[in-house]
Amino acid sequence: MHKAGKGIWCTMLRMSKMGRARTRKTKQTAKTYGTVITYGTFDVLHIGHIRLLKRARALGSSLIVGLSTDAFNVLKHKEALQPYKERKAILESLRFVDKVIPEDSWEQKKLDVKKYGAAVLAMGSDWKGKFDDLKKYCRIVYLPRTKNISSTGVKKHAATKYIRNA
Ligand code: C2G
Repeated sequence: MHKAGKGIWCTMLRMSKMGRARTRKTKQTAKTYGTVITYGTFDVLHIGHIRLLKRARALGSSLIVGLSTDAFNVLKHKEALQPYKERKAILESLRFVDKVIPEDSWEQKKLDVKKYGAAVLAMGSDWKGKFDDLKKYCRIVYLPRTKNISSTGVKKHAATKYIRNA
């Protein structure tokens, strides 16, 4: 191979190796963002929940879900169709959920962030601004809420559809 051509070839090889190393580093940086925590009732799990959980998990290297207990749902004026045990088992079966803990108060987030060393609190954008007071403990990320779907909507749609055909 001609001397000049060989030089160009070596430079290209070096650049491609540097490029691969940079990509790896970028991916590692994203992944070493640490633990992400999120909270919710996650009743009748639907695509809005799944997208939220996937995107929250992608912000770090592990995802903890603070799952509203049945008692806390009463305080939230929410009535879940599925009991806590079932909602927990469903979330724990998801490969992008690493741990599920009970959420039984509004005030526990700060303690949870400290206890689990969470680097990020991620919530859907319907909560935008509500948890900014925790900014001194971790990054707060509000992810776009998925339009036109909610647990209530799914339950209502199922009820009308199946009652009509009952
Ligand atoms: N979500 C979403 N898109 C939807 C529905 C829900 O992104 N179509 C998000 C919500 O913004 C929330 C999470 O999914 O971040 C769980 O939603 P819910 O189960 O409705 O929980 P919520 O009543 O918002 O409880 O302390 C925080 C509360 O426990 C949150």
